[in-house]
Amino acid sequence: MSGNGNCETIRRPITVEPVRIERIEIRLLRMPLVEPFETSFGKTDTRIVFLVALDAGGLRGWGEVAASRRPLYSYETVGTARHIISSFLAPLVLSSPLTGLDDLASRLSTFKGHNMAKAGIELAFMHLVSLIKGSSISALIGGTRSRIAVGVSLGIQHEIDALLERVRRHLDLGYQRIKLKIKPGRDIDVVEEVRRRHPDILLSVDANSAYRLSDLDHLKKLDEFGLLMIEQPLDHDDLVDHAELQSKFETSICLDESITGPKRARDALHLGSCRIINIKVGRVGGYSSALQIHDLCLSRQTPVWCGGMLESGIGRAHNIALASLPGFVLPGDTSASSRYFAPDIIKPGVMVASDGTINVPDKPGLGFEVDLDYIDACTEEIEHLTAP
Ligand code: OSB
Ligand code: MG
Repeated sequence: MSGNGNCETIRRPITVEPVRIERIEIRLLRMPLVEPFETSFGKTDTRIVFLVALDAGGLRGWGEVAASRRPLYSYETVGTARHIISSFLAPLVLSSPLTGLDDLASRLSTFKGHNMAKAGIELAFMHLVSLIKGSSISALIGGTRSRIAVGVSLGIQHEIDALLERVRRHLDLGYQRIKLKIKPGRDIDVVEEVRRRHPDILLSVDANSAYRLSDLDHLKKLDEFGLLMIEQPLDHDDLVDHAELQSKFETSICLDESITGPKRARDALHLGSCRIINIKVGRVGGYSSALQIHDLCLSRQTPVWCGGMLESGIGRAHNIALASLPGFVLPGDTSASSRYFAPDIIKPGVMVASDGTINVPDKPGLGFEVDLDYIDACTEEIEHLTAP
């Protein structure tokens, strides 16, 4: 066996008695955020929540497609994901009974890219399998934690006092790590001020690819603040420039956008592009890829953590299951439902305890009740796909 870690594990495949998917439901919901969220690529005040449900034998699995309306974080959008699912992915899922996650992932790999679309289906499938097999999603994937540690990602604020107030408030709520979104013009001074007020907290920054390698001298000032990590400073699909940057930084670089699958993760570790990886099921194409990246990083002792895409409670419940894996050693971006939506589409919403942790459900299913009445109330479009 390869790898220099001593904790390499052999993953057992996630299988199920062949299950015929009778119908796929696609829903687009309009849900206003509790407050606008601004990153270096733009501002969001309303999410189009894209849900995918798989129906089989009277059971229903729910998944979420993390895409946004506009291709700002990645090339995928709500529109492209809908097209890819209904024209290409759904027929692969409806054609014959599925025997497990590997079967599903190998069918979906017929088509290139479109990871968020694929992830929506994989998430729904894993929820369905968890109902069929009567175990929690966390147990199915090999989760080892009963509680996960979480932080919060704070959007760009135009007044420093507004940011300081949010930092204070979330620390008081127990969040274990504060992540600040940065962009040119809203970076060094902001981080310096937050660090001055909170010398000892776990603090990180996320640039969402707002800088170039030529900004090295400017970015280097970030190395003075004892940050936990600097997330995705350079281009969304870059590995080589990040490796150059990492070699000149004390602070760990964490890659988000650049890690689109297991091979990219391997390449990034090989090149030294980062020392930490943010795993998002949407970005990497679902559980199958996320588990592979997790296992790779665990075997290399590379810390990972679970990122977020302002998901509804359904995507959030999946993130909680994922973050229960042993390699998720850093607090993730899975914050409480109330930070995003009031109310959420699950009951009760995701709660963060005063020690900055979230309970990992151990019952079959998502571990939260799906509020179909509220989903109906928010639904703008619904489409059903069945085998021809
Ligand atoms: O880069 O991690 C990111 C939100 C939308 C798109 C990209 C990112 C984010 C966040 C917020 O940082 C994560 C969350 O709270 O869900
Ligand atoms: Mg990020």
